Amino acid sequence: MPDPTFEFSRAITRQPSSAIVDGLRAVDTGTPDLDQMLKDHASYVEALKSTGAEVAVLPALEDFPDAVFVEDTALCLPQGAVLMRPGAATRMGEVTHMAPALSKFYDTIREISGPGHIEGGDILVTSREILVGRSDRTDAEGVEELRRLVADWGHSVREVFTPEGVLHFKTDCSLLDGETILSTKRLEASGCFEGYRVLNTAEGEEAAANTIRFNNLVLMPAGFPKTAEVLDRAGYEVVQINNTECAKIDGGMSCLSLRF
Ligand code: CIR
Repeated sequence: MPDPTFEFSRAITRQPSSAIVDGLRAVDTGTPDLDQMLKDHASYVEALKSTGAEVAVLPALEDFPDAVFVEDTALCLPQGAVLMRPGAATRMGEVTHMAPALSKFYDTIREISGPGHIEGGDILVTSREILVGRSDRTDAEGVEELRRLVADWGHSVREVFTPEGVLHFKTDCSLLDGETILSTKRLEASGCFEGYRVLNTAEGEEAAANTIRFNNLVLMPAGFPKTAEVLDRAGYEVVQINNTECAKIDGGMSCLSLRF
Protein backbone atom coordinates (compact mmCIF):
# COMPACT_ATOMS: atom_id res chain seq x y z
CA MET A 1 0.00 0.00 0.00
CA PRO A 2 1.45 3.42 -0.90
CA ASP A 3 1.75 5.92 1.94
CA PRO A 4 -0.67 8.67 0.78
CA THR A 5 1.29 11.38 2.58
CA PHE A 6 4.27 11.14 0.23
CA GLU A 7 3.76 8.41 -2.36
CA PHE A 8 1.93 9.94 -5.28
CA SER A 9 1.09 8.95 -8.83
CA ARG A 10 0.09 12.41 -10.02
CA ALA A 11 0.75 16.10 -9.65
CA ILE A 12 -0.91 19.20 -11.08
CA THR A 13 1.15 22.31 -11.78
CA ARG A 14 0.50 25.51 -13.72
CA GLN A 15 2.79 27.36 -16.09
CA PRO A 16 3.88 30.78 -14.70
CA SER A 17 2.41 33.75 -16.61
CA SER A 18 3.88 37.14 -17.43
CA ALA A 19 1.59 38.55 -14.71
CA ILE A 20 3.98 36.98 -12.19
CA VAL A 21 5.64 40.40 -11.84
CA ASP A 22 2.52 41.47 -9.92
CA GLY A 23 2.57 38.47 -7.56
CA LEU A 24 1.73 39.21 -3.93
CA ARG A 25 4.68 39.67 -1.59
CA ALA A 26 5.21 40.73 2.00
CA VAL A 27 8.40 42.65 1.25
CA ASP A 28 9.58 43.88 -2.14
CA THR A 29 12.96 42.32 -2.90
CA GLY A 30 12.79 42.79 -6.67
CA THR A 31 10.71 41.77 -9.66
CA PRO A 32 10.60 38.06 -10.50
CA ASP A 33 12.20 37.25 -13.87
CA LEU A 34 9.75 35.22 -15.97
CA ASP A 35 12.39 33.50 -18.13
CA GLN A 36 14.28 32.27 -15.08
CA MET A 37 11.05 31.19 -13.43
CA LEU A 38 10.03 29.21 -16.51
CA LYS A 39 13.39 27.39 -16.41
CA ASP A 40 13.02 26.66 -12.71
CA HIS A 41 9.45 25.49 -13.22
CA ALA A 42 10.57 23.11 -15.97
CA SER A 43 13.25 21.66 -13.64
CA TYR A 44 10.62 21.23 -10.94
CA VAL A 45 8.24 19.40 -13.29
CA GLU A 46 11.10 17.20 -14.54
CA ALA A 47 12.04 16.24 -11.00
CA LEU A 48 8.45 15.24 -10.23
CA LYS A 49 8.24 13.23 -13.45
CA SER A 50 11.54 11.49 -12.76
CA THR A 51 9.83 9.62 -9.91
CA GLY A 52 7.44 7.99 -12.38
CA ALA A 53 4.48 10.29 -11.65
CA GLU A 54 2.19 11.76 -14.28
CA VAL A 55 2.45 15.56 -14.09
CA ALA A 56 -0.13 17.90 -15.62
CA VAL A 57 1.04 21.39 -16.55
CA LEU A 58 -2.02 23.63 -16.82
CA PRO A 59 -1.89 26.73 -19.04
CA ALA A 60 -0.74 30.06 -17.62
CA LEU A 61 -3.46 32.38 -16.31
CA GLU A 62 -2.65 35.95 -17.28
CA ASP A 63 -5.37 37.39 -15.04
CA PHE A 64 -4.04 35.79 -11.86
CA PRO A 65 -0.47 36.78 -10.93
CA ASP A 66 -0.14 34.08 -8.26
CA ALA A 67 -1.84 31.22 -10.13
CA VAL A 68 1.43 29.28 -10.48
CA PHE A 69 1.07 28.53 -6.74
CA VAL A 70 -1.62 25.92 -7.30
CA GLU A 71 -1.25 24.36 -3.86
CA ASP A 72 -3.31 27.12 -2.31
CA THR A 73 -6.42 26.29 -4.36
CA ALA A 74 -7.18 22.76 -3.17
CA LEU A 75 -6.46 19.97 -0.72
CA CYS A 76 -6.01 16.57 -2.36
CA LEU A 77 -6.77 13.55 -0.20
CA PRO A 78 -7.15 9.88 -1.20
CA GLN A 79 -10.95 10.07 -0.66
CA GLY A 80 -11.53 13.27 -2.62
CA ALA A 81 -10.43 16.84 -3.18
CA VAL A 82 -11.52 19.95 -1.31
CA LEU A 83 -11.54 23.31 -3.08
CA MET A 84 -10.13 26.05 -0.88
CA ARG A 85 -11.31 29.62 -0.29
CA PRO A 86 -8.16 31.77 -0.39
CA GLY A 87 -7.81 34.59 2.10
CA ALA A 88 -6.16 36.78 -0.53
CA ALA A 89 -8.93 38.47 -2.53
CA THR A 90 -6.87 38.47 -5.76
CA ARG A 91 -6.49 34.69 -5.52
CA MET A 92 -10.13 33.66 -5.04
CA GLY A 93 -10.79 33.23 -8.77
CA GLU A 94 -7.94 30.73 -9.17
CA VAL A 95 -10.11 28.07 -7.53
CA THR A 96 -12.67 28.12 -10.35
CA HIS A 97 -9.85 27.44 -12.82
CA MET A 98 -8.55 24.49 -10.80
CA ALA A 99 -11.90 22.71 -10.38
CA PRO A 100 -12.11 21.27 -13.94
CA ALA A 101 -8.55 19.93 -13.74
CA LEU A 102 -9.34 18.11 -10.49
CA SER A 103 -12.60 16.69 -11.80
CA LYS A 104 -10.60 14.69 -14.35
CA PHE A 105 -9.07 12.71 -11.50
CA TYR A 106 -11.59 12.88 -8.65
CA ASP A 107 -15.20 11.66 -8.48
CA THR A 108 -15.72 13.50 -5.22
CA ILE A 109 -14.95 17.18 -4.92
CA ARG A 110 -16.11 19.22 -1.95
CA GLU A 111 -15.62 22.92 -1.39
CA ILE A 112 -15.09 25.44 1.35
CA SER A 113 -18.10 27.68 0.85
CA GLY A 114 -17.30 30.29 3.48
CA PRO A 115 -17.66 32.69 5.15
CA GLY A 116 -14.23 31.51 6.35
CA HIS A 117 -11.00 31.35 4.39
CA ILE A 118 -8.34 28.71 4.05
CA GLU A 119 -5.35 28.25 1.73
CA GLY A 120 -3.57 24.98 0.96
CA GLY A 121 -0.22 26.42 2.04
CA ASP A 122 -1.49 26.32 5.61
CA ILE A 123 -2.30 22.59 5.52
CA LEU A 124 0.11 19.79 6.40
CA VAL A 125 -1.22 16.24 6.02
CA THR A 126 0.64 13.69 8.14
CA SER A 127 -0.02 10.00 8.56
CA ARG A 128 -2.18 10.63 11.62
CA GLU A 129 -3.89 14.01 11.18
CA ILE A 130 -4.32 17.16 9.19
CA LEU A 131 -2.58 20.16 10.74
CA VAL A 132 -3.94 23.55 9.72
CA GLY A 133 -2.10 26.71 10.69
CA ARG A 134 -4.16 29.81 11.22
CA SER A 135 -2.49 32.68 9.42
CA ASP A 136 -3.31 35.97 7.70
CA ARG A 137 -4.89 33.79 4.95
CA THR A 138 -6.56 31.04 6.99
CA ASP A 139 -9.06 31.82 9.74
CA ALA A 140 -10.89 29.82 12.41
CA GLU A 141 -14.05 29.51 10.28
CA GLY A 142 -12.05 28.11 7.38
CA VAL A 143 -10.42 25.53 9.64
CA GLU A 144 -13.81 24.54 11.10
CA GLU A 145 -15.39 24.11 7.69
CA LEU A 146 -12.52 21.89 6.57
CA ARG A 147 -12.91 19.86 9.76
CA ARG A 148 -16.59 19.24 8.94
CA LEU A 149 -15.90 18.44 5.28
CA VAL A 150 -13.28 15.73 5.88
CA ALA A 151 -14.66 14.13 9.07
CA ASP A 152 -16.59 11.37 7.29
CA TRP A 153 -13.44 10.56 5.26
CA GLY A 154 -11.83 9.64 8.58
CA HIS A 155 -9.50 12.64 8.85
CA SER A 156 -9.05 14.64 12.03
CA VAL A 157 -8.10 18.29 11.76
CA ARG A 158 -5.92 20.01 14.36
CA GLU A 159 -5.73 23.79 14.40
CA VAL A 160 -2.26 25.18 14.99
CA PHE A 161 -0.70 28.60 14.47
CA THR A 162 1.60 30.04 11.84
CA PRO A 163 4.33 32.23 13.38
CA GLU A 164 3.75 36.00 13.19
CA GLY A 165 5.04 37.47 9.95
CA VAL A 166 5.23 34.08 8.19
CA LEU A 167 2.93 33.74 5.15
CA HIS A 168 1.79 30.12 5.48
CA PHE A 169 2.19 27.31 8.01
CA LYS A 170 4.17 25.34 5.41
CA THR A 171 6.44 28.29 4.70
CA ASP A 172 8.12 27.07 7.89
CA CYS A 173 7.76 23.29 7.68
CA SER A 174 7.29 20.31 5.43
CA LEU A 175 6.61 16.61 5.63
CA LEU A 176 9.56 14.31 4.97
CA ASP A 177 7.62 11.11 5.60
CA GLY A 178 4.41 10.21 7.46
CA GLU A 179 6.03 10.82 10.84
CA THR A 180 8.97 13.15 10.12
CA ILE A 181 8.79 16.90 9.70
CA LEU A 182 11.37 19.43 8.60
CA SER A 183 10.74 22.61 10.57
CA THR A 184 12.29 25.92 11.45
CA LYS A 185 13.21 26.15 15.10
CA ARG A 186 10.78 29.05 15.58
CA LEU A 187 7.81 26.94 14.44
CA GLU A 188 8.86 23.84 16.35
CA ALA A 189 9.13 26.00 19.48
CA SER A 190 5.34 26.46 19.34
CA GLY A 191 5.02 22.79 20.35
CA CYS A 192 2.80 21.87 17.41
CA PHE A 193 4.91 18.85 16.39
CA GLU A 194 5.01 17.08 19.73
CA GLY A 195 5.19 13.33 19.15
CA TYR A 196 6.69 13.66 15.67
CA ARG A 197 10.29 13.22 14.66
CA VAL A 198 11.50 16.72 13.76
CA LEU A 199 14.56 17.80 11.80
CA ASN A 200 15.42 21.50 11.96
CA THR A 201 16.55 23.79 9.21
CA ALA A 202 20.04 25.15 9.87
CA GLU A 203 20.48 28.54 11.55
CA GLY A 204 19.96 31.29 8.96
CA GLU A 205 18.43 28.82 6.47
CA GLU A 206 14.79 29.15 7.55
CA ALA A 207 13.80 29.62 3.89
CA ALA A 208 14.76 25.98 3.28
CA ALA A 209 11.86 24.68 5.39
CA ASN A 210 9.40 24.57 2.50
CA THR A 211 10.36 21.37 0.69
CA ILE A 212 8.28 18.52 -0.67
CA ARG A 213 8.70 14.81 -0.22
CA PHE A 214 7.51 13.36 -3.52
CA ASN A 215 7.98 9.61 -3.84
CA ASN A 216 11.70 8.85 -3.49
CA LEU A 217 12.79 12.51 -3.64
CA VAL A 218 12.84 15.57 -1.44
CA LEU A 219 12.71 18.70 -3.60
CA MET A 220 14.26 21.65 -1.82
CA PRO A 221 15.20 25.18 -2.83
CA ALA A 222 18.86 25.51 -3.88
CA GLY A 223 21.25 27.58 -1.79
CA PHE A 224 20.83 26.08 1.66
CA PRO A 225 23.81 23.72 1.96
CA LYS A 226 23.64 23.08 5.70
CA THR A 227 19.99 22.02 5.58
CA ALA A 228 20.68 19.92 2.46
CA GLU A 229 23.33 18.17 4.50
CA VAL A 230 20.90 17.55 7.39
CA LEU A 231 18.50 15.87 4.95
CA ASP A 232 21.25 13.93 3.21
CA ARG A 233 22.60 12.61 6.51
CA ALA A 234 19.10 11.55 7.52
CA GLY A 235 18.98 9.40 4.38
CA TYR A 236 16.75 11.49 2.10
CA GLU A 237 17.46 11.78 -1.62
CA VAL A 238 17.55 15.53 -2.17
CA VAL A 239 17.07 17.42 -5.45
CA GLN A 240 17.81 21.14 -5.32
CA ILE A 241 15.75 23.45 -7.52
CA ASN A 242 16.55 27.12 -8.08
CA ASN A 243 13.84 29.12 -6.30
CA THR A 244 15.18 32.68 -6.50
CA GLU A 245 12.26 34.04 -8.55
CA CYS A 246 9.41 32.35 -6.64
CA ALA A 247 11.08 33.43 -3.38
CA LYS A 248 10.66 37.10 -4.40
CA ILE A 249 6.91 36.54 -4.16
CA ASP A 250 6.98 34.30 -1.10
CA GLY A 251 6.62 31.02 -2.99
CA GLY A 252 8.48 27.75 -2.63
CA MET A 253 8.51 24.06 -3.43
CA SER A 254 5.16 23.00 -2.01
CA CYS A 255 3.19 25.90 -3.50
CA LEU A 256 3.99 24.84 -7.06
CA SER A 257 2.01 21.59 -7.14
CA LEU A 258 -0.99 19.61 -5.99
CA ARG A 259 0.12 16.04 -5.29
CA PHE A 260 -2.08 12.94 -5.05
C1 CIR B 1 0.89 34.66 -2.21
O1 CIR B 1 1.23 35.59 -1.46
O2 CIR B 1 -0.22 34.17 -2.16
C2 CIR B 1 1.88 34.17 -3.24
N1 CIR B 1 2.69 35.25 -3.68
C3 CIR B 1 2.74 33.07 -2.66
C4 CIR B 1 1.96 31.83 -2.34
C5 CIR B 1 2.81 30.74 -1.78
N2 CIR B 1 2.03 29.58 -1.58
C6 CIR B 1 2.30 28.63 -0.66
O3 CIR B 1 3.19 28.81 0.16
N3 CIR B 1 1.52 27.56 -0.63
